[in-house]
Amino acid sequence: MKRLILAALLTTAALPLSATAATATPQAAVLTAQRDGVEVTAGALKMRLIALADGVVRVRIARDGAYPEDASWAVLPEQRKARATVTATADGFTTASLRVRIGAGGAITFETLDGKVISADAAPVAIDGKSFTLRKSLPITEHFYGLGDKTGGLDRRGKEFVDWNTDAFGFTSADDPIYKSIPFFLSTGAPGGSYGILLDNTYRTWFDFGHRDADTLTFGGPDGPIDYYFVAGPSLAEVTRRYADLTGHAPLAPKWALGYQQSRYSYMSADEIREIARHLRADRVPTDVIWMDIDYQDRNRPFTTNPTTFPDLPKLTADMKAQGIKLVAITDLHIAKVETGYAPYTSGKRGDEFVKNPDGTDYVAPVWPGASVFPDFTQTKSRTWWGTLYKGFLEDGIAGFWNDMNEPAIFNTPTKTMPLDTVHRIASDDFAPRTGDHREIHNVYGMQNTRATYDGLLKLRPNERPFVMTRASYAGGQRYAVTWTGDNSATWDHLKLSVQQIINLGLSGFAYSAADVSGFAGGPSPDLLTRWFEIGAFTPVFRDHSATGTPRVEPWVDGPDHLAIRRRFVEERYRLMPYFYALADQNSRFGDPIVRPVFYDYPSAASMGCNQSMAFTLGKALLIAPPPSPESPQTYDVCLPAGGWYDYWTGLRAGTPEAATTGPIQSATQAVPTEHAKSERVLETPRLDRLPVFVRAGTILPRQPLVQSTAQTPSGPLMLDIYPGGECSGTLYEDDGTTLGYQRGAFFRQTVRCAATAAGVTVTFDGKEGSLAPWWKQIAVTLHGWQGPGRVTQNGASLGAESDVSAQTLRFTIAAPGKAARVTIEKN
Ligand code: MIG
Repeated sequence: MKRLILAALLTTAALPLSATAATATPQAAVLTAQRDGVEVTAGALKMRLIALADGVVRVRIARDGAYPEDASWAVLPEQRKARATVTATADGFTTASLRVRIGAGGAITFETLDGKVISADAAPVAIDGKSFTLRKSLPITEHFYGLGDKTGGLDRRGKEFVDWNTDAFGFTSADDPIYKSIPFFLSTGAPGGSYGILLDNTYRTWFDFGHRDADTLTFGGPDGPIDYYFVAGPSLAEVTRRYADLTGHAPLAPKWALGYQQSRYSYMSADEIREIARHLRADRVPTDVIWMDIDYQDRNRPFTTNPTTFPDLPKLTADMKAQGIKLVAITDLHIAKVETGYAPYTSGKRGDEFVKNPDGTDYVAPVWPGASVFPDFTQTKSRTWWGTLYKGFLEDGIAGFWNDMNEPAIFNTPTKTMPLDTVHRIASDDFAPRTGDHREIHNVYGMQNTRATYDGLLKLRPNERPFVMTRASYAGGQRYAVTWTGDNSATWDHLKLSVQQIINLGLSGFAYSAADVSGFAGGPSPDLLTRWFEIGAFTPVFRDHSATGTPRVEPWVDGPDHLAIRRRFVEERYRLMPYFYALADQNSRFGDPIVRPVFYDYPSAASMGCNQSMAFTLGKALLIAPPPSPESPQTYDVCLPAGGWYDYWTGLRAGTPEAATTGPIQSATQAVPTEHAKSERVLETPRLDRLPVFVRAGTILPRQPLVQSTAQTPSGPLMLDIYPGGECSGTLYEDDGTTLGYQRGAFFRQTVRCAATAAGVTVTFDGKEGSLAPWWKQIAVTLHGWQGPGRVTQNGASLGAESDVSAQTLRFTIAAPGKAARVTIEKN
């Protein structure tokens, strides 16, 4: 190994902001080149930088000369193996896309190969006893996202946060911490492009994005591994993809998870659930799921059923199934400490599965069932035991499960959780078998709870996709569960917050997320509930849920006018199901979020100047633009990024297209934008029954005929709306919706493209992937931005087509092409 002493770097300007443990004068860094990176010593500092992939570098810092163990709850073992080609340089190394430089004192700079700084230490790591602080310089151009569903708005800049999973009933839009700890943040605006950092430390950690010192990003913790992953872009999309690779992709959800879900704390009996189902069907509100909150249980004991109010679960699930409705049941992790007649306690006690006090006795504390014990999910064997508890409910026909209270929440204590000295017996993954106290395990406890549930379900039903929803989690938790934002409130402020939380969750690996539609606490005004339905219909998981004792919030509660609007939006979501499902497929393969900030796919949007605090995109194709002050009648501008957009509801060009609405028609596709169409602003006047939605020019959007549940096969053709423009494409995806057959080829995927020609438009279908035949036999195409009649030919044969001049459409139906095909549309 080659050793270099970087004496020259003593003269660099990068002086630490505060003294490191060693000295105020930076020590010369001594570099030892490694096959996968570099080892650095500088005075007392010792660290290793490992290039895991071209754009991913892990930084491991020793404390008292010793590196933390090479283990992780978040980062997959195979991802911790170095795969990049590293070239040693005088002051660090390069990969195919990244230059890493080590300065005086061991300060790290990440740069592009052409020398643009992505992120630079403002000072080398500072270690004080067990606590540590990492400092990076913070150019004024940078903005921060991620950290899961933390409050405080979309952009984290100027704020500080703590990771400590907390049962935060009634949290406000500024409270921190709340339920989850996802110590991963993303930055945009650095000279070298977007990047992300995962601080893989499960202890209570903190992050300061220029709050105390405007020019410095600092983060650290009181204890635990000093171990972080630097993830380069340069685009935000590349950062999220690399992060998904590192921490695992969310598995494809069952299709029904994308349907409308009706919940309330609490539906008190099987009869009440039947009545809710009857009412939803009578009102023709498409629905896939009804949720069973804690009141279905016997004395709040997990894995029991109240024999009086829920006397026959198999009959209830069968009755629901007949109506196309699945049931999801809550299964909290606290196990009632009941010595006789309660199987989960008996078997758990027998197997010694519970978290301990320091004196070796089981830790016992009050939660819903009264005195309870807590599974030690950090032991593989306890997770396995927990998984077996689901056998009965699966046999009864319950489709999915809800892991609540897993921060874990404890009653009657000011900390709302376990004492910090409770003992977890770690026996899992790459961790050395040892005990760890609750300081170390707290933030990862909920995630390991969902892992136990997910793995258990998969073992019990090996060919079915498990559906688990969790409140608490940690980085990588998307591998096991979807999530929701916990006990929000029925206020306009929370509606706005929910959009920002869902966006930041998507950037933090959790593509599938929900916020309680209506707000859990309080009780919404009719207008708020209606608006929440409208926006919820475009979020990944769409669940109406509310607290016991609050006003009811099922869709019908405010009379027929409100119901009509709410139903219309639920219906639109079901029409969009093929698009949602294609996004789910895309997420499982690449890690791309389903809901995104507008600047994710359209970076220029960030500087367009509109108030975009409520705007988001659903995939790349749809831009949803609710009023930024959701309760206000004030008009507002929507910024439409360059490239051209259509109004989703009318199908017409949005903004002020060059289309001759006055002068003579020049060409068939006159209303079609080009790639060079400029960005635009459109003025919106809020109206309760309108949610502005725009479609990117260049989109091929699949939709389906209305169904009342994803369990129904749509009748009629698949609908394909073509919105001509640059990079024109769309994807069709289908599988059986519930099994893992898709992993063995039983799926259908087909890319469709369009291109403008001198005479019109051509639409090409790529060859299909997968062995499944989709439900559609025909495809009803609507070509937008078309003026006057048109002539359609498919592989030479001509087809009938209908034009609508005022809608600027041409419609025709084709036989679904199972293989590559081309359709030509020309002006008559
Ligand atoms: O202490 O199960 O966030 O969604 O309805 C409250 C009852 C426990 C908290 C969850 C909420 C759920 C409620 N739970």
